[in-house]
Amino acid sequence: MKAYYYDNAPGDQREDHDSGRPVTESHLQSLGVIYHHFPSLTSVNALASERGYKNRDEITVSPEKMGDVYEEKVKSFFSEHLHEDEEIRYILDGDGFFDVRSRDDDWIRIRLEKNDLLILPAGIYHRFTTDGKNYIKAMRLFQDEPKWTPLNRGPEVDVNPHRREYLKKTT
Ligand code: KMT
Ligand code: NI
Repeated sequence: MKAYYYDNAPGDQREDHDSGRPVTESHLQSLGVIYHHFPSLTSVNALASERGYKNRDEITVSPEKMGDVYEEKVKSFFSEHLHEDEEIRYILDGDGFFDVRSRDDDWIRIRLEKNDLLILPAGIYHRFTTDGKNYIKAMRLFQDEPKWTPLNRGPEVDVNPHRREYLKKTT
């Protein structure tokens, strides 16, 4: 895992976009974002049951797996959104970037690789992209139904109760 402010430079979202300004794990924690490195599934399972997770699936995001819809998918994962439930991602192979909004609404880029696990709290604005290698395999864990509806950022979502609750907890 490596976290830093996104440089906001134009260019492909899959490039590193490292501004050179690092972000610490405790800064991430203050935003409700929790990181673990779990070399074995045993720890993932323990965390999941502690937090009451009931469902999971696996997704491979790559041109090989997704074919023609790959580029489209990568674009849609990269539109800024939130969820009403917390989201856990455990990287099984490959790597990718989760971008989360800082308190000042800047993007913080979190680079995840194999065996990294990330918990994103409900209500945080975020987005995802593969990197230049165009390959990631991840386990997605769901507290309830294996559905997670992305709510794209906009005036209505800004006042969503889960968004308000998140802001109350982190400011
Ligand atoms: C998300 O939340 O955007 C995703 O689940 C992307 C695929 S998981 C690597
Ligand atoms: Ni998401």
